Parts: sequence; structure tokens; C-alpha cells
Amino acid sequence: MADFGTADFRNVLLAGSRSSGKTTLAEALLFHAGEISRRGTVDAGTSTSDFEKEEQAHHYSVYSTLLHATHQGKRINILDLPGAPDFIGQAIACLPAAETMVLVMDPEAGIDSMSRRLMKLAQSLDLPVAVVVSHIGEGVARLGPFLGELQEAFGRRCLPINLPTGKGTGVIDCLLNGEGESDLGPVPGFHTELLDQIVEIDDALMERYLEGEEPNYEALHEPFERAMDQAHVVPVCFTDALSGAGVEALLDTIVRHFPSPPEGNARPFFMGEGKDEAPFVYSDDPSKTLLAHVFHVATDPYLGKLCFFRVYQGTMKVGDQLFIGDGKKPIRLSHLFQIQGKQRTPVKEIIAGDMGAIAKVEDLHLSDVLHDDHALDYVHHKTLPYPTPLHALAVVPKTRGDENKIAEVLARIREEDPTFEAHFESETHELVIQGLGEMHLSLVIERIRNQGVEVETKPPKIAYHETIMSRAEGHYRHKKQSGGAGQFAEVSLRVEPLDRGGGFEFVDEIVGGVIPKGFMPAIEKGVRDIMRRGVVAGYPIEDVRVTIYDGKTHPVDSKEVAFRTAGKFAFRDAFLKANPQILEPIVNIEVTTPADAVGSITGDLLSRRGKVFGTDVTASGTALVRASVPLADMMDYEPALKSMTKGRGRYTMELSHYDPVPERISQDLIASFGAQRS
Ligand SMILES: Nc1nc2c(ncn2[C@@H]2O[C@H](COP(=O)(O)OP(=O)(O)OP(=O)(O)O)[C@@H](O)[C@H]2O)c(=O)[nH]1
Ligand SMILES: [Mg+2]
Repeated sequence: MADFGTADFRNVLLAGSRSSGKTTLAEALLFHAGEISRRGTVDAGTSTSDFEKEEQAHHYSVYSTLLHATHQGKRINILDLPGAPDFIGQAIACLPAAETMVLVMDPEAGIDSMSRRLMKLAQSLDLPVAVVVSHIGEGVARLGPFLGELQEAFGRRCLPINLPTGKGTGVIDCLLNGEGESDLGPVPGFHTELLDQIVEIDDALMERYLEGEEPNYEALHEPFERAMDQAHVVPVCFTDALSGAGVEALLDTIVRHFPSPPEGNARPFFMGEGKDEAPFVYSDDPSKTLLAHVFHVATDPYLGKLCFFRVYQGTMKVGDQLFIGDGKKPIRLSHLFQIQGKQRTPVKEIIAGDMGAIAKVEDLHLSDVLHDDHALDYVHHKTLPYPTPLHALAVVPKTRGDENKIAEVLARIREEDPTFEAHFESETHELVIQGLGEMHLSLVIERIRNQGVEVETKPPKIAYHETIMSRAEGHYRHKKQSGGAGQFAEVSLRVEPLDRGGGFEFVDEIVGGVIPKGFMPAIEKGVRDIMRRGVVAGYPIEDVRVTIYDGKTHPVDSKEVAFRTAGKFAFRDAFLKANPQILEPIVNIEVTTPADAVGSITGDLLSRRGKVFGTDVTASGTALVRASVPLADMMDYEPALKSMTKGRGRYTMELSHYDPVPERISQDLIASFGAQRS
């Protein structure tokens, strides 16, 4: 293996919407760099990146994959991210690990909501973006208008650095070359437009340029790279990963023009907590103390848990003693791997700027910081917020006794996926899994089945909440005298609604010690018990302040268990008098669709109790519909959208807020809770 220095690495993310061509492009990059001798395909399940069982079965990416290629003596690390919105957790986790996000876009799909979302995420992370327009061999007529749409959506800074030629069979450079013809017109116009934009970043270069000097690579490299860092230029390249057009040029572009670790924007590391928190400035020097960050967790059939990390400072070496965050217990590194898809090659060390994986360290988790000096104990990394898993499904094993096996699989998935949750509901004895959509949950079920466990699923449960609309008082006296020691506690409390999102507040207003302080935690526990389970419909209670203002104690019989019971029933008493209300999650949805389907899409959203905020139609005939809809009515949206748009519609969905449910639904929920309990 050639030796690489920190500045020799180029770390790129292949991001983009579903089926835009990321995995196929990754395969082509490896092939053209001579990393693989046969080019596999997604459709045949033979690509280097989509190697997991579920990916091969469905012909799309489910997990992020780390790949690498060597080109012109430089090492390119490639993270191929899944494009389906249901797997965005996998993508978000990887974003900080690279210097550049390559947004792969199929011009046929237009500027869809996933691409917009990724663009926003990159912006919030200060992550330079380049756009790769894929599928150029399928027709060049669409490419000109697409470039226009791209600039309309993301600004005039989206400028080609090469252009398709020969009807999409090749590309021609327009950064360092200002001559020739392309499928989009004469090269000089594009060349000038790009240079005009780049020189704005550098006064000296601008001066020489205006005097007529044609800048060469040496003169342009630094300003171009700075323009990318500052999002002043979003370079656009053209490829066809199936025919190979533009792939070699993309390898050249990555190596020659994209930021290396020392050139890229610093990643968000911080030191200290609260008001003492300040950015932690690391140095890309491999000889300094180690700073690494875990951006991906996977399960390997032989090695078990694999934690993928990026080294920012120092060198990670086999045999080293490392610390995880502020943990005092050191771990000793016995294996380090370099990763190429499913291939894991043991290596001795990984230096600043590079990525690798550690196996079998159970204490290591996604987002952890690794270091080798206690001075870095409190260095942490700011992760972007993950979307809330709103889709829920109850899972029941067909064979009794398989619960443990299921729990094991689910625990593994929770390690890997920050947008997946699972919990056991003691009321209904159900194992409930939560994810971002139907696709997400069906993949989880598939993984359970792949372990040889047969399960049944029950219709998705919506994460309703209960709350109150007014203030009320409640009272309960708990008295038990059966045989031995008695129990006594009396609690009077007040409940008041908090603003939406206010959660829970517990206030002790007892004067004169009528309830000793020592019993307060027991009362709070009793209140929390019932808040978790709900009062009127069996859903967790939110946005309530509970104030304990009076009560009574017995010198002998008062004990914690008695106050826990009294707290619970006093709360129930107050809650029922406080105008209880069931709230439902409302999601914001963005649909991208061919414009001719807009009518049916908005009509359908209205029939789902949706509110349509707006519809933007671009010149090319793609439309973006924005709406908010109750989540309960979005359960079968995927197939519905598919049939309305002949499979071409795409949507993304995010939790917006909670709203009261209509009376009819509220009554149904209360009735079914009553029936369950009787
Ligand atoms: N003609 C042509 N087809 C392509 C190109 N890139 C991808 N495809 C095809 O498009 C389909 C989807 O490609 P993938 O590489 O799986 O797309 P992806 O972006 O990885 O998809 P997800 O992982 O689901 O987000 C496959 O059938 C590919 O063969 C391209 O540049 N030209
Ligand atoms: Mg893929």
C-alpha cells in the first residue's frame, strides 16, 4: 500500500435522492481507479457498496458504505449514503466525516425535496457541496433546463466545471479550458462565467484576470478551493456511471480541486458544557494527540459490532490505549481495519484525515469521541438533529420464547440507527418499534426474519399524546389497614396546562411540613407512572405542571409506597376535571412530482385532512407541493403517491407539531382504550 499523508486524502460523501445513481457512480469510480476489475451493478446485486443482504434483495441502499480508491497518488475515501428519506439517519450521521458532499442528481427527477433537504443540511454543517448530474447518456435535451432549475433552486453559484459532449458520451473541462463545443453550447461562455465567480474571492487574482491574464491550475487552485469552502461556488459535473462518461474526469476533479483535510472547513468540535462551551480547534497533524469521531456503526457477520471513525488529529495505532469521551476506563486497540465495502483489511494505523473501523468494542457508540489524552476528555462533537421516528408498529413473535432473539436484533439496530427506537409496552405486553416510515420498519422486520425468527405485526400505532386544556385540583386519600402495618397518605394537587412542548413540571408548594420533603420523590414517581400510561386513551401525557399544595401524613403508617399511590390517584382525579384533550402529531410534507399530477396530489392531501401551503411549478414541468397533514392519515401514502405519479413522485416528511384531534377521533380512541381495559 502506498503511503499517504494527511493532505493526500479526499473525503467525499455521495448523497442524493433515491435512485439518483450514487451506488452506481461509486462502483464506476472504483472501476476507473483500478480498484476493482469487474464492474458490478445495483440491479444484479453485485455492486461493491450495496453488499448487505437487504440491499441485494431490494436493489437500493439501506446503509452507508465506506469505500476508497487511489487516483493520481491521492487516496479518495467515498461514503455512499442511502437516498431514501426513511434511511436519512444513516446519511446525517456520516455528514461530518467528509470535506465535500457530492450531491448526485438525476435530471429526470428534477430538484426534489430530498436534494433540497441535503443542501440545507450541508449548509448548516458548513460542508462544501458539488453537484454531479448523472444519467447524461439518457438524453442531453434535459440537461440545459436542469442546470437552469438547479440555479433557480440553489443560486447562480451552481456552475459547471465540465460539460457534456458527444450527446452525453463524454465531458469537456470548462475550468482550465476555455475552448471547444459542448452539448450545452460553446465552452467559452461557461468558462468565463465560472472564472468571473471564482476571482471574486481573491482580489489579486481578480486584478490579474481583469488585465487579461488567463489563470492556470496553480493560480486557481487555492481560490477555487476557498470558493467551495465558502459555498461561493457549487461546482457541477456531468457523468453517466453506466457508460463511464465523465467518471475519469470526476476522479481528476476530486483529486485536483476538492478540499483536502487541511484545506476543508473545520468540523464542529467543542470543549466544555453550557456557557463555558467553546469551539475546540484541532490540528490535522498526525503526530499530535489523537482526536477521532465515530460516524457510523454496522454489524459484521464475523467481527460483530464495527464502529467507523474519522481521525481528525493524531494517529490511531494498534496497541494504543484510548479513551471514549470523558470515560475513565481505557480501551486497548487490538484491531484496526481499512474498509472497502464488505472487505475489512487489518492495518496497523490510521492517520489524521483518514477513516477506518474498530471491531468488538461494546462500550463504543455512534457519535463518540475517541482520544488518548485526558486533556481532551470533554471534547465533543455537535451532531445535527435527527428526525423523530413517527411510524410505530407492534411486533409479536409467532413462537413464544423468541422474544430474546428479537430483542437482540433490535438492540443491534438501535446501535446503528439513531432514528430507530424500540420499547416494551407493559400495558399491552407489546414490543413497539418506531421508525421514519413504512420502508424503514419493514426493513427492521426483514432483519428479524433473516435471523430465523417469524413475527407478526399489528397495524401502526400513532404516537398520540394526552394533555389538559384547563386548570383543576385533585385529591386522594390512600388508607389501607389490613392485618399488619397500615398505609396512609393524603395528597392534594393542582394541574395546569403548559405551552405545547412544555413537557412536565413538578412543583412542591407544601408549607408547614404537612407532607415531609422526603415523600415528594414518591409522589412525583406516582404522577410520572400515570403520565406515562395516560388517563383517558392510554397515551403519554404531556405539557402539564403539577403542584402539590396540601396533604396529610400519619406518624406510623405513612410510607413511600402510600404516597406514590396517592400521587397517582390525585393526579388522575385532577386530570379528569381539567378538560382532557388528545393531541395528534402533524407532519410537514414536501412532495415533488411531475406537474400534471399536482391536481390529484393536492386533492388527495385535502382528503387526508391536509392543509396545502403552496405549489411551485418549475419551467421544466416538475412541481413541489408543501402541505401539513395529520400523521394518522399518512399511513398508506407511499403506494398512493406511486399510483398518482406513475412511480415518479417523491416525498419527505418531518414532525411539525401536535394539534388536538377532531372530536370524532377522540371519542373512538377513548372508546377503544375503555374496551382494551375492560
Ligand atoms: N443510464 C444510467 N443509469 C444509471 C446511472 N446511474 C444509475 N443508474 C441506474 O439507476 C438505478 C439506480 O441507481 P443506484 O446507483 O442504485 O442509485 P442510488 O442513488 O444508489 O439509489 P439509493 O441507494 O436507493 O439512494 C440503477 O438501475 C442504475 O443502473 C447513470 O448514470 N446512467
Ligand atoms: Mg445506493
